[in-house]
Formats: sequence, structure tokens, C-alpha cells
Amino acid sequence: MTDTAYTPPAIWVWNKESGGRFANINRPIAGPTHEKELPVGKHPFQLYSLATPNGVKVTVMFEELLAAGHAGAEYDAWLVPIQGDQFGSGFVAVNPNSKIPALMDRSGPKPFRVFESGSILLHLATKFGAFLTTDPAKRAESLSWLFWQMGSAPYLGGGFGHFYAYAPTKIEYAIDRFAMEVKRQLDVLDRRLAEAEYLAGDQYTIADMAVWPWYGAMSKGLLYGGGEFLQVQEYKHLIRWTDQIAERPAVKRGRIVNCAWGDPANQLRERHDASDFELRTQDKLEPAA
Ligand SMILES: N[C@@H](CCC(=O)N[C@@H](CS)C(=O)NCC(=O)O)C(=O)O
Repeated sequence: MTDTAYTPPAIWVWNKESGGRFANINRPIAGPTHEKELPVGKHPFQLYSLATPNGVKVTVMFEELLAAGHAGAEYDAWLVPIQGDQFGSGFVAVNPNSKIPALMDRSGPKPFRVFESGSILLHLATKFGAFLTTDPAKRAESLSWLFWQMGSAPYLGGGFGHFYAYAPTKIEYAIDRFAMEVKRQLDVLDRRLAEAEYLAGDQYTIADMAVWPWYGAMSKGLLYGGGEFLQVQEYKHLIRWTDQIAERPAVKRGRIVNCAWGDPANQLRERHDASDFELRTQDKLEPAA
């Protein structure tokens, strides 16, 4: 294998020409690259995001809260194209890690930021007393799966997805390593969902909202073109759960918020009002000629 020929130098130097999909947005330093204020809408929550799996977790949570009657969960969802806008000064002030999703909670007298999708889900669940039961054992189970997702998905996206789909060369060692780990993770979920309806047990919680956009999508072969390679159809219980969650009306709404690709009818690039789902999807704003 040619990749074993590389000998790391004593000191790593940033090679801007490293190639690979999305390489142009990677850099070894943090902080803003340019001045850019963020817009602020009228609702208590201001979300700055994009409909990637990490973004969808949060828009699904907001739509679930609203569907459950929590009127205080009204939100403005602003589109952040991650081709550079994540390095604007306003965005970096909300998330110093420069990644979507990022939230400003303006529901009280003093606005504050919340970043990291798991942290946002936990913040909202705690604030509204929803989708995270107070029963200690069930709460612990839900949080365990929530944190499992936060720790596991980088192997799926940054590991398998990167080396299988985005890296400029196919490196057998890297693909093998992450394919094995992702199949193990899919089996972890499949076994859990064979014994329980939802990840935390009999109730749908923030754990399901966190895991579904990643592992649900993977189980349907929708990520990285890797479905056949990983033989995802084997994970029958995971697929049962994935399909069940996909039927939820709030999930159908949440998954299209801040989406800027694919079928125009499934792109609600910004969401400022419940009526936007009917009136402001891309097919309505820019009807085909
Ligand atoms: N652990 C973070 C991960 C967020 C993340 O990786 N976001 C990606 C999109 S899915 C992003 O904004 N990438 C832009 C970049 O890396 O510059 C979370 O769960 O919120």
C-alpha cells in the first residue's frame, strides 16, 4: 500500500493543497476570519444552522416542542452556509468552535449562547421539561445514548465518511478501520432497538433525535454512498426505528429547515413562522419556469 510510505516530518506544516472534498474550509487555527454580524429575529430562540445531521437534530427538537404545545419554543432558524460563514465574527461569538448548530437563547432578560448539538438538545429538554423524563433510570438511559451519539458520530462522519467518500485517495487501511467501527456501531443500535421501542426505552426522547439523523440516514443508505458497502439492510431493528421516527410530523418538518439542496419542495432555507412550511419552501419562492 502506498500510504504506508509516508514518514511524518518532525514538525507538521499546514499543506493547503492537501485536497479532498471540503478541504478548502479546513484550517489549523480557530477564531474569525472576517467581520459579519448575525441577524436576529423576533422569537425567543435564534438558531444559526444548516440541515446536516447535526443541524437537523435541533430543528426536529424545536418542531417537536412546538407540536407538543410548548409555545415558548418559537424560533427563528437562520441559514449558515458552511463554506465560510461559520468563521464570521458574529457566528464565532455564538460558537467559538465554528460549527453549526449554534443557538442564542433570548427567552430571558439576558441572552446567552448554547453550542454543540447535544448541549442544545439537553438545554431545551431541561428548560421545557420535555423529551427527557425525570425518572432517574430512564433519564440516565436517554443521556447515555445522547452522549453515545456525540462520541460515536465522528467515527461515522469524520472517519468512515471522510475516507470512503471525501478523501482524495482511497486508503484501504483507513476505510477498513472505520468501516469496521461503523458496522459495530450499527450493530450496537440494532441490538438495543431489538429490545426497546426507542433508545431510552418506551419513550421517544432527545436521544432518538440525536441518533436518527446520523444512524437512521446511514441505515437507509443515505450517507456517503456507503449503504451497499456496509450492507446496512442487515440492521432490521434499526431500520424499523428509523422508519417509525421518519413518520412523525415534527420530524418531517424539522428535517427540511435550513436545507439548501435537493428537492426544492424539501428546502425551507430559513424558518421564521409555522406558516413557512406551507408558504416559503424553495418551490414556492422560486417556482420552476
Ligand atoms: N459536535 C458538533 C459537531 C458539529 C459539526 O461538525 N458541524 C459541521 C456540520 S455537520 C460544521 O459546521 N462544519 C463546518 C466546519 O467544520 O468548518 C455538534 O454536534 O454540534
